Amino acid sequence: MKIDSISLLHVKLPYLSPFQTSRWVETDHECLLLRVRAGGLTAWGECAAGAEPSYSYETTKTNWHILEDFLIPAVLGADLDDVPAYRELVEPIMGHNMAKAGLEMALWDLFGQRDGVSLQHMLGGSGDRVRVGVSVGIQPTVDRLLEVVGGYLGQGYQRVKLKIKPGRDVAETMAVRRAHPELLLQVDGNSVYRLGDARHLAELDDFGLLLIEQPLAHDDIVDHAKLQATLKTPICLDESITSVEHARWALELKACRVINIKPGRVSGLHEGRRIHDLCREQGVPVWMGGMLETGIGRASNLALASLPGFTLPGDISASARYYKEDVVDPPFVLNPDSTVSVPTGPGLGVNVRPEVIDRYKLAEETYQP
Ligand code: NPG
Repeated sequence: MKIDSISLLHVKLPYLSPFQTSRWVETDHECLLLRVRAGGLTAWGECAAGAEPSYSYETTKTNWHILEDFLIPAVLGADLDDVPAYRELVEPIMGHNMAKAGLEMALWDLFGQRDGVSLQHMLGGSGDRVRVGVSVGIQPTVDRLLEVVGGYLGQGYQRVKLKIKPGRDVAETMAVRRAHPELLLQVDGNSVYRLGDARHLAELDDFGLLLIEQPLAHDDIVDHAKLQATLKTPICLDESITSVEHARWALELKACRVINIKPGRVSGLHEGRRIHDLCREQGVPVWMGGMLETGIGRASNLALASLPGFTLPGDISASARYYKEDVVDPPFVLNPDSTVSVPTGPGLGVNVRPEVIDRYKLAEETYQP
């Protein structure tokens, strides 16, 4: 299929409230959106990287560089008919998974629209909705945390993830567990702890958590294996899993019992599905992570999360959890059963609102063959 143009749109959407993890705070969602035009169709993608290299080394600037100088010229110079052909084309480019995944998302959207098929169908997903939860950033006090969690439960979220860090972990988790004995609850350390914290982390075993996400370093699986051996609670790896090979190594080493899949982190939906397939073969539960995406990335996450191995609720909340206005219409809403509906239209299946993108746009550039 001949591509007519690819545009990069750098946007910055303010969050309704700041989001604090163990290692950084975000007040806005900065990211690159991609618009691909071909055969009279307009397709969209979103790169997951933010303004700062805090969750990963990738940023909006590195995404722009890799897309402008390598990925976009490669795609504009080729005649791609499917996603595997794109994967082969970009394989020689080392790393930069979020840049690769953003363009891949737009190509899935394009090919889906061309064929009149939804992304969910292309990926092999099923069902009209996906179970979701909400991720709660570190709050100034335990009382405020209880208030925020209570607010989300009131909105209908049935699973809560708490961000934790040393000194803001055991007491906070205990307070939420005491207030909500039956709640599906999990915690996320975002790679701030070290193996020496193993005895401290074992205190979390008392709270019936679904999982402890990425307690140790972002590139570690060896110490996670040692830690997992001392904990009752399953460890879920996030940052450490950037490809299906990393997933296999982690499972072989018993570094985790659950894996979080974020398509951006693993270079795209194609690789995300391979990790899902591997885990499913081995009976390991997976769930969809989130990076506070706009409605474009959220549509993509929902489609993948409808595959059968995603047996735990995803970090996919309603648009109103993040933004005053989303870039898609209609916005995503929470169903009363703590699910979000999977788009059914061709490709991503969302209507993108160019006027909203324009309101939050910092830069735009279009590339042609
Ligand atoms: O998308 O609902 C959401 C947020 C889920 O907590 C969440 N994401 O570490 O998993 C994470 C965290 C994150 C936020 C990661 C921003 C990267 C950037």
